[in-house]
Amino acid sequence: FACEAGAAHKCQNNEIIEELEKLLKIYTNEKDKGRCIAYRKAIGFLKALPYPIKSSEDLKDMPTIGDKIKKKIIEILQTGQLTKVQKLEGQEKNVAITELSRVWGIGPTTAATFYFKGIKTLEDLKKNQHLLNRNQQVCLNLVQDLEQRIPREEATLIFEIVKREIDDLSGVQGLYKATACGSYRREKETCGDMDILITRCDGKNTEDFLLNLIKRLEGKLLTHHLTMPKRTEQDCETYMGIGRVSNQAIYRRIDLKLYPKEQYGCAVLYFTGSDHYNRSMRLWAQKNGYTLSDHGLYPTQRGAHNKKLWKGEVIPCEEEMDVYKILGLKYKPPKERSV
Ligand code: DCP
Ligand code: MG
Ligand code: MN
Repeated sequence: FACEAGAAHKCQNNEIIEELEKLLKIYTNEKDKGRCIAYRKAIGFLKALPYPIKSSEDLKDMPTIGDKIKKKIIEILQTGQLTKVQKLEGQEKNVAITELSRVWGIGPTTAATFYFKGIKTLEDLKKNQHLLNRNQQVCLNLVQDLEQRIPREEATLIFEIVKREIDDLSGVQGLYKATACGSYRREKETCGDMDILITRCDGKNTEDFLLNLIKRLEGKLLTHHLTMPKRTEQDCETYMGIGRVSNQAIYRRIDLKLYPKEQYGCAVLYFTGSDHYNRSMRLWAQKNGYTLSDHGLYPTQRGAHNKKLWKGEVIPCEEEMDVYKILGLKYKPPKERSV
């Protein structure tokens, strides 16, 4: 774990990993679960490996990687690529799925059903708008904007606009607090979208706070709503939408989430990612007798095949640091979690 959750070394096998990830992506689209697990395991292992693989000799004592994937790695070492990737990526169906999945709200499954109706390109989608739901229509029309990454300065501006509105709406400075998570918090130069988490610091009822915040942000930032907040069993609310910082600016995807303060530490941890980092963190929690999610940390007892036998009361974690302390881990700054 110490390795996978962000070792101090630079990744030594990027060429191999990049090519294997192409296959993983295709197998994910095809919902080929067995292969996905095998490839994800192999890739995770290679990411943590502190030295470069140079020949088949280096692969000998690596039970985490299956024989078929080992053969693929050797092919990459010899030719720099995989014929399998060339073949699969070139297949009409996969080309179409990749193309159609550019639209937010169209995943591989939906894309495949479109493909079987003869819809293969964004142009085809435009001619068949009646087959799309409202969100897919909106995102199809904005696809060129939405697939551009957000420069950090603009991301900061978006966050500032949201924070200002939070303060104005709550009336009391500091009653609510917000954290920009995701790739922004990991200090990336650009972000795919904005992931903003909000909590009420005094733990009292938030009533319609998120809904009112969204209303206020209409005209100032938000232009299209994709999903309006709805309170879940766990007392959380999620909003997904689109906005831009001015009438000339590019449209951006913006997520706003409201979590109760006793869940906030786990939520911030989860939405800071990366997804790889989250996976290794969850695994570590499991091995140490806990279950970790965006909603909290629970003591858990597991039996054979990792089956949950007992789940205790949630342990309140208002800060990320609480999670690290309970799990016996040294705090890792977000910047180092991009593995
Ligand atoms: N997340 C996760 N598993 C998923 C999806 C998300 O653990 N299947 C977590 C980790 C991500 C965070 O949520 O870092 C935010 O999701 P994003 O898809 O917005 O990913 P990032 O913000 O990391 O990257 P990007 O710059 O593409 O938005
Ligand atoms: Mg993001
Ligand atoms: Mn997001």
